[in-house]
Amino acid sequence: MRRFVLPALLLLAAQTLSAPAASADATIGAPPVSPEPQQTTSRPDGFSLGRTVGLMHGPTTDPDAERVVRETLERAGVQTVRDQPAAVTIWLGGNEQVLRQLNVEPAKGLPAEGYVLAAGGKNVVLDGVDTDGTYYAARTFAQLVQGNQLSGVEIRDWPTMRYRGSIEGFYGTPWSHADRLDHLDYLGAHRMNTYEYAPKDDPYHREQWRDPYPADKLAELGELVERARGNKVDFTFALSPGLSICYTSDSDYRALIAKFEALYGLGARAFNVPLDDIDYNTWHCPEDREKYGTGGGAAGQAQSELLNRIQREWVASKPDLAPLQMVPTEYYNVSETPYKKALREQLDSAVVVHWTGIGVIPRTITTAQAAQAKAVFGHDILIWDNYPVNDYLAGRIPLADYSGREPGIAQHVAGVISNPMNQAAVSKLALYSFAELGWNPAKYDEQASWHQAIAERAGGDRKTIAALEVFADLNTYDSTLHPEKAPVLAARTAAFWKTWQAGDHDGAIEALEPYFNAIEKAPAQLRGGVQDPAFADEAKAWLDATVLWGQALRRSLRLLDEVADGNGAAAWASRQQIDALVAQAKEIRDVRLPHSNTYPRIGEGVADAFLAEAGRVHDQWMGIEPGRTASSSQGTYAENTPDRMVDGDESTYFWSNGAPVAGDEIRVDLGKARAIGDIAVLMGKSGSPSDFIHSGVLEYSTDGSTWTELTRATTAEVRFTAAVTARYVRYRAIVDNPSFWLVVREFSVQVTDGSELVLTATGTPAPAEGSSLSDAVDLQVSTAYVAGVAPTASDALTVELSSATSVDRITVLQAEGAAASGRIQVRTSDGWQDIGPVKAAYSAANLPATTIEVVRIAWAAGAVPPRVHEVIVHRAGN
Ligand code: LOG
Repeated sequence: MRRFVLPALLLLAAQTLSAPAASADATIGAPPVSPEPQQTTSRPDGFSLGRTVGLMHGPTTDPDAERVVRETLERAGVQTVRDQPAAVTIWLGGNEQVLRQLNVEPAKGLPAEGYVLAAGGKNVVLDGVDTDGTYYAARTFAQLVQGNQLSGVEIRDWPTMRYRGSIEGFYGTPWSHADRLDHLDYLGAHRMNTYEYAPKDDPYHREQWRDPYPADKLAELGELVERARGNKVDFTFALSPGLSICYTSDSDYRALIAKFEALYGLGARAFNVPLDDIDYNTWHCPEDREKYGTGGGAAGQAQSELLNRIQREWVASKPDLAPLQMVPTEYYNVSETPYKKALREQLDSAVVVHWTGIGVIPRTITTAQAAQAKAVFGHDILIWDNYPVNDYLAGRIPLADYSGREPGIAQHVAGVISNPMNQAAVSKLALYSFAELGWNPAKYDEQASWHQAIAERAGGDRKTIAALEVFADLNTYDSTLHPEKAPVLAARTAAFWKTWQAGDHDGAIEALEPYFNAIEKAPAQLRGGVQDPAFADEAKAWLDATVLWGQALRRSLRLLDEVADGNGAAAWASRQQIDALVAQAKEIRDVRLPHSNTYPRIGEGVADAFLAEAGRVHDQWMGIEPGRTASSSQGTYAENTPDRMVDGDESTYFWSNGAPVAGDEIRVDLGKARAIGDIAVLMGKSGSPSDFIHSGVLEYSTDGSTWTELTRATTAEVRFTAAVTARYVRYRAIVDNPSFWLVVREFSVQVTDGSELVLTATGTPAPAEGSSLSDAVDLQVSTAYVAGVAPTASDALTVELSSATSVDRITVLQAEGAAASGRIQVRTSDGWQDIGPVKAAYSAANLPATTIEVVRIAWAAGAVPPRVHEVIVHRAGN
């Protein structure tokens, strides 16, 4: 935790943040001053503002700063603001004499945007080195006033980085006008000075960059420029012509300038030409090919000439423009290339170059990498940081800390700006930390900053902070900065299973239940508790889904409890309820692209894994033995998932999503160690005969870590007869495949010791469309054989066992509330025996250990078509 030099009240707040549970208060006060000032010294001479305050103007006074000061005074209960000194006086824009009285050095000489804030002896001096500085002094003043009180303090402060803020540069649904207005206020309040307008899916920004904005859109842009100015934010207009521009075309140049001029007319003073995500090997007119030739060097030259002309003919002709910016086509690395060489040598030195760090969405950006970027591009570097952008993470809102950025990057880059989520208000959690890193990187502590950001979103409310931490944990995974999934939930569920396996079922449930409860209840707390109404609106899909996942998790504890109590009927009801809740959660859609295409991911990989594990405990108790499963080290192409390798159907197949490289493998897990015989790996298919591992090794293992070779092969079909005991069998690539991917029709492993009981279902009524009889014996209680019609007395579902087996219980699971009636019968060497009725959703019939060959459900004539989720044959002694 970083150290704060802060007034007592705020220190209390900071301490409480690290241990919220220890405080009895409902609220923990305002967050500490953020971004943390460069130098803070507390003074003994704090005071109350009282009811009347004098407001005087100094050399760097500023109307926006005055607005902030007046709002702050009103909030503090000050009734009268006089334009002459009073009992308490605020000197806006500095006053050397008062500073001297307070024994405080003026701001003069500080870097741009710097300020001195002195509060003591019933004076407040807000002394900006420039008007921006005075504005920031006012912002800090606003954070320091607690109730009507102001602690004595001297702050000397300035930003370390020149550019701090955001670039709306993502794909998918752009922000709304209201989102942007609100975002500009957020930036200003957090001493960020840059907003870049670059939404990929605004057609006038990219696809139709030549077309002028229609009047209504232009009017909105004008309002944004205005609002940005009031927040001391440089509204930076970006135009992306790279999809179709002809670099040598004068009319294209003029179309671009006309667009810039329109924004200049609205008051925009900063401009950017992003050329990311284009194919620089494709020209859009023959003249370009003729003039520049081909390759990266040619592209770099063409782009440089365009930018140079904008810089020299347009930017230089205006007295008041910020440095021109560009996003290079190679924005994601630092390797020396002809393209970067061209930019380095030909691009006007005044142009600022964006860079994302290494790898588009880098886990870390180091000082050394930033230095390399600066050297290889040869220009001022502005980091376009792809966090918390979620256009590539459909269904996810990354809510973890802004991590992995070394403070030393500030020595080499001009700034860091965030490419945020399609959800503007939800992005504020990360933006808080961007403000802190950009302003004062030396003091940046990613974890502390994250906790403070949460506290700010929660308005200091302790319950809301707790709810937001729970919710954020479920939304940790973002594939790169945070590859870990719901780490808090993961730790708690891991602890649960440890206790559970040690036999303390009640203790395990009691310890975990409050957390699942907190998950279910967090959304309601956040809806009321997060001050920003847009948050609940934008996060709606994720909040709704969290309630359902929370309910499913809680119900899974009940399921486990019911299993522990041996209450089979109740457990089966819970199991179905869990499936229904999860199905409902997966129906939910956000309204924004690309998230509208999929369901919100909540604690994925952890919450679902817990439910699956609880399901396995239930399965095992009912007598479902773990069946075989298949997996691959590679991803899946389309719907061709690995389970299709073990479905006994050669017309379906696993298809990888790329060429296997050495070490890639496909694997069958038999659930436990068994004696095995014939193995067949049938790869390739008609249409893709070469999609097989071209050089591989077949291996087996009992524990999944020590492997023994069976054979090597270079053919599409590999067959081998083993005589070993194994739980796992895998086929592993020894060398990188040529460009071919991998198709596996079937990966069969014969179990020779009879330890694997395979059930086969036949019978009537015939299944309805989309269902099959095998769904009743597929070892998955979620799938069901659904009969097409109601049964007559001559219908029966017959289940044959792969070998005669000693059995002591048969369980029939039907759909809750739609159970058909019948009798459970078993065939032994002596013929058929009736062992009990089927009447409710859960029907179990016990019998003394008996060796049987066939089970049958003889249906009674009835009105309800049977829906059999599973017929479970429980082996005696298991
Ligand atoms: C795009 C950006 C997108 C981001 C994340 C840059 C410079 N350009 O790979 O628009 O939001 O990745 O998907 C990008 O990052 N290209």
